[in-house]
Order: sequence, then C-alpha cells, then structure tokens
Amino acid sequence: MQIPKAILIDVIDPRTDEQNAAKRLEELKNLTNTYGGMSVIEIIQKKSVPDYDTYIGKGKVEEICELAAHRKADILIINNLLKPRQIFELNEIFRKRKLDLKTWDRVDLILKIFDKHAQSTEAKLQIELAGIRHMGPRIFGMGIELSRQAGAMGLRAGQGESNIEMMKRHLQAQELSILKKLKHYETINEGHRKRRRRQNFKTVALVGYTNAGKSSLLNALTGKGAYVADELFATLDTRVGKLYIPEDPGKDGVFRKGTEILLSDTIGFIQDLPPSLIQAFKSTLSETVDADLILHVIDISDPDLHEKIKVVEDVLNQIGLSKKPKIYGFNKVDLIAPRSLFEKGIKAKRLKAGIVEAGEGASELLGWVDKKQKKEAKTKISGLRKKYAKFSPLFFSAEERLNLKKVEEEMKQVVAGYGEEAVFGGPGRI
Ligand SMILES: Nc1nc2c(ncn2[C@@H]2O[C@H](COP(=O)(O)OP(=O)(O)OP(=O)(O)O)[C@@H](O)[C@H]2O)c(=O)[nH]1
Ligand SMILES: [Mg+2]
Repeated sequence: MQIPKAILIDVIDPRTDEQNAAKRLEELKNLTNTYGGMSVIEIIQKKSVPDYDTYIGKGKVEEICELAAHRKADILIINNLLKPRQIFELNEIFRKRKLDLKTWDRVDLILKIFDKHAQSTEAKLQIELAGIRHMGPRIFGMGIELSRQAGAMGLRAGQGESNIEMMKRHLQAQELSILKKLKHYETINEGHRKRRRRQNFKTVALVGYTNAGKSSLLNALTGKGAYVADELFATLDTRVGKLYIPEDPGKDGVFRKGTEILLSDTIGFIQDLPPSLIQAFKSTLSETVDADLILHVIDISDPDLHEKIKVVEDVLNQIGLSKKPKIYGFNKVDLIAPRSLFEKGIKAKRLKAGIVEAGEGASELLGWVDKKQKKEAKTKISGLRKKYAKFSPLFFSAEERLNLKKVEEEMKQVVAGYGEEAVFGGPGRI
C-alpha cells in the first residue's frame, strides 16, 4: 500500500508575528509526525481571516486542487478548528473535481493520534465519545445542506432530513451506550480512590503540556515504567505510582516511618482543544480532580513555555481546578545548564537508589563546566522563580535524575499540609 500523501495548511491571524507563525507550523509538523505514516508533500501557511464557506479561502482551495491533482494527494490537514459546514463544503468541491482528497481539521488529527495511542478500553471509549461529539455536528450540518440540495433538485424536501434524523438518533444511542460503559470505569476508579483515601494516602497529580516529561518524572520517582516518547500525546490513560520518601534518622538515631505519596500521570494538554474533547476525558482526568496537590510539569527548554503554562492553566480552570494547591516543576534543566549547577548540593549518601551519585570526580567525569551556560541558566532560573514564586517553582531533570530530591521534599511538605506559608514562596533555592 502506498503511504498517503498529505498537504498541511495553517490559516493564521494576519497580526501573528513571524516567531509565533513558525511555532505553529512546528507544532503542526510535530502532530503530523506523531500520527506518522504519511508523507507531507506541501506545507502552506496563510495569513488571513477565515473564509466563511471554506475557511481557507477560494484562492487556496484552487491552489490545493491543482496541487492535489498534480501530486495525487490524499489528505488535506488544516491546523484550525473548522465548522462542520466548512468541511462539508471543501469535501464537496474536491468531490466535484474528482479528487480523492479528504479534509481533516486539527481536532480530527488529534483524535486520530489519540486513537493510535489508546491502550486501555477506557481510553478507547473516551476517544470514541470525543469522536461522536466532534463528528455529530458535522453530520447535522450536512443534513441542512442535503435537504437544501434535495429541494433544489426537486426531490421531496423531507427525505434528506429523515435520514439525518435516523443518523442523529443512532449517534445519540451510541453516545449513551459509551457513557454507560464509561460510568462503569468511573465507579471502579472511584472505588480505588476511596480505598486510597481510607488508607490515608496523599495523592499528587502530574499535569502539563504534552511532551513536558510527566511520564518521565513518574518513572524517575516511582520506577513505574510508563511509556515515554518524544511524541505528542504519548500518554492517554492515567497511571498511578507509589513514591516512598524515607525519613532521615533523627538526632537520636531512630528511623521514623517515611512518607508515602501516590503520584498520577495522565494525558497532556495542548492549545486549541475544544472543550468537548476535555469533557470526553473527564474520567481519565478525575484522578487529577481528586488529587491533594497538582504538580504542573513544564519543559524549561521550550521557548514557548509561558504560553504553554497558560494553556495548561486554562484547561485546569475548565475542569474546575483553579483553586487546587499547585506547584510548578520545571523539567529538562539538563538541556539548559551543565549538571554541575545542580549537583553541588546533593549529598550522595542521602540519594535514593538510582538517583545520580554525585561522587568524587563526578563533575570531572561528566564534562567541563561551561561558565557562560551556567550563568545564563542561573538567570533563566531566577527569572522563572520570581515570575512564578506563587507556585514554589522547582527545577529538575527527570531523565538525568537531577534535583529530584528537592521535588520529593517539596511534595512531602505540601501534602503534609504545613500550611500556606511553608508551602508557597519558600526561600529561593535551585
Ligand atoms: N533532556 C531531557 N529530556 C527529557 C527529560 N524528561 C523527559 N524528556 C524527554 O521528553 C520527551 C517526552 O517525555 P514524556 O515523559 O513522554 O512526556 P509526557 O509529558 O509524559 O508527554 P505526553 O504523554 O506525550 O503528554 C521524551 O523524549 C523524553 O525522553 C529531561 O529531564 N531531560
Ligand atoms: Mg506521558
């Protein structure tokens, strides 16, 4: 079978600056690569207001038709959220031109990635639900067109409509049946959560933009073995791992019981997601809703980190979590700073198995210290610490196991409920 050929197009606000325009294209390419199995034959970015009928506008439709005919393209991916009617209109044009070109909008693409990555029955059901909610209006939108066309062709006007009614009822029945099945999982999950509450486990939920390193952090802290990949939406389910933080012996030399925390990892967020998609993932997200603390994981090396923080905050607001205790965890510090910046404060004997042994000669072994890079990293870190002081920012690397002890300590303090003052805005430290 031949690999499908795709044309990508992004319609952006004419006021978008060059940098943001480039970032959008980068994300679109990442999404397409994550979906995989396609050869991209053309990437187009156009500055204009969306066209009422076709979103991308007459001129671009023409250009795409020619390109698709010439290069035998199969899929047109539009990096925006289209109205059902606009998709219908585009497909109609392609059909009339005898082009075998299907149109996907951004949500279609994301749903297809979800579909590819879903492992559990629950995730599959949630995707099916999101699909129905996304496709439903498209069919209803088509309905209006069909009955209009039927009328124009002198057919009985009601004909198209009754088919649409049937389809509508079918979709509604399907939606109900999925919701019922999902309810079953929700009950099971709720049971698990209740049991943990009874056992007095404190829970911390990892949230963050997709690819920030949530699963890597879960693995580094708990050895859970969650799937980690340099792709968007690698995780679609919720995974819970147990983290045991040992207590140092007191002055009396007596060992005390450490703290046990449950850490959950879940689906990442992304910009321009319709609320219906988030709604469909409610049961996956309920682990987050229920957590004692949210650890918002951020990729510190990402040039767009502020925008992505905002996207995640918006989604948290949408699911009603704006008031939950929250700390910001800046991950991937290894990408912006030499590790010596983080190693000096770590006492090897206190490290948990697996956390880097900052023994003698470690810094020698691990490379020279780049003074300039170190200085830049310090400036960046102190800037972030100041800007997000409210959220007790932490700086670590899940992959290189740098500074993870700090993460554990902070979580321990917060879940132990030492009160606002100790939790937030503590003294500056890396
Ligand atoms: N350099 C570096 N890379 C990291 C670090 N943590 C994670 N990564 C990489 O970042 C990519 C994404 O990591 P994941 O842990 O899958 O990220 P996630 O937030 O769970 O992503 P989704 O599940 O897709 O939303 C992978 O390629 C990881 O190897 C880190 O501390 N340093
Ligand atoms: Mg993940």
